[in-house]
Amino acid sequence: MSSADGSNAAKFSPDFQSILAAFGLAAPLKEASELRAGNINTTYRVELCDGGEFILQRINHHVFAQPERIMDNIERVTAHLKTRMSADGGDRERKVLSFLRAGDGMIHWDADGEPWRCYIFVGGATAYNTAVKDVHLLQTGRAFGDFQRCLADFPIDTLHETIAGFHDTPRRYRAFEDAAAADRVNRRRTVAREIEFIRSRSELCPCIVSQLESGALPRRVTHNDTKINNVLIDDATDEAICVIDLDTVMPGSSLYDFGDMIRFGANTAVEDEADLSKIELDMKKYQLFTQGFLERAHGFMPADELLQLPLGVRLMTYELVIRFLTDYLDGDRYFRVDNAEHNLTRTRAQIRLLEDIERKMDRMTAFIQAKVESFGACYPSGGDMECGQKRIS
Ligand code: GN1
Ligand code: MG
Repeated sequence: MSSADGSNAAKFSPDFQSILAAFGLAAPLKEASELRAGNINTTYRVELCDGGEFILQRINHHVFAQPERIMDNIERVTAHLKTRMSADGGDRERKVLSFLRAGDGMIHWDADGEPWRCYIFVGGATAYNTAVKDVHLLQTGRAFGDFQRCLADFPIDTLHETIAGFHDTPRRYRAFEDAAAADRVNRRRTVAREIEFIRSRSELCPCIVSQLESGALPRRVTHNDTKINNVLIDDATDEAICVIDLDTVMPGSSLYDFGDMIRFGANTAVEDEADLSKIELDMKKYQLFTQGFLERAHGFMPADELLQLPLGVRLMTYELVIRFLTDYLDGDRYFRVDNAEHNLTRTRAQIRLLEDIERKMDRMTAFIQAKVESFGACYPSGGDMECGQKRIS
């Protein structure tokens, strides 16, 4: 593993004991292991000799320049979610992330210029990179639909924009053109076809931001990183219990969350699959995710918003093509990479996926259309459902 900005260098050996002490945890450390799921932050699961289990995470401050802002968002969003979760009588502590405060009252702690935070580990649950059972897909769809529902009345304008223009696709496109023009590491000549692919679809870029600006699509509190491995699935019941990785919670569009969930989770292969023949959009997986999402989103999201969800799938995949190739052209300064070609492998995999998504747009929309029609016969929209309530089977 390597990273050009050095912020996630594997050789970094944290002083766990003193970081734990900063969060008021005095028991000796029994074991610490790195969890390698994310591309940005560095995450460890730690176990203490008194049996306590925690997640310690070093926030990548090259990406999140103001950690206090993400922690402020997270503090208020988790508090809001906890009040909503109490309605269904479940275990709120397992359903919403809980963090520890450092001695100075802050919810992150600076150790040698590196910001750290500490979450209570949620036991008996798994974050799957790939669904093992069909029910995991349905449950993940429900979890992200619930996330939207539970935050529908959150005061959206109080949220910090933790990464400026995160899903501002036209801005991502300009950054790509700048990187291609600068050609810092002399890679442009090797990616002429990929550059051409991105340029051939440039008219896609404003399709969501322009609708948010005009009011055609509502602004919503969005998670913005809706990978299946950002939902914890209960080992005993296979139910989704907790949405994690709240760093990019910001104002956005439901199309972003739905789109990225499908882009990542309904791919027949992994995000960085090198064998392109393995990559397509699995319509069965799509239907399970979508069923779950619509169960929870229908009733407060209007039909015209739901019918645009496949546009989010297309745009999120296109945006990742742009972002991965931009980083490749920049010399791998943003995403964690395992080898020099990693960002190019990711780019090519996402291009292949996008081509298949484009072939399946009509089928994706038809599935939603049919669901919306059948749900519409069951109950009127009006947003009166509690989080976690199952009104549609
Ligand atoms: C990053 O690190 P991780 O897996 O949570 C990235 C997402 C990308 C994703 C692609 C803050 O997420 O936007 O979709 O990699 N997060 C940030 O794998 O840029
Ligand atoms: Mg993330």
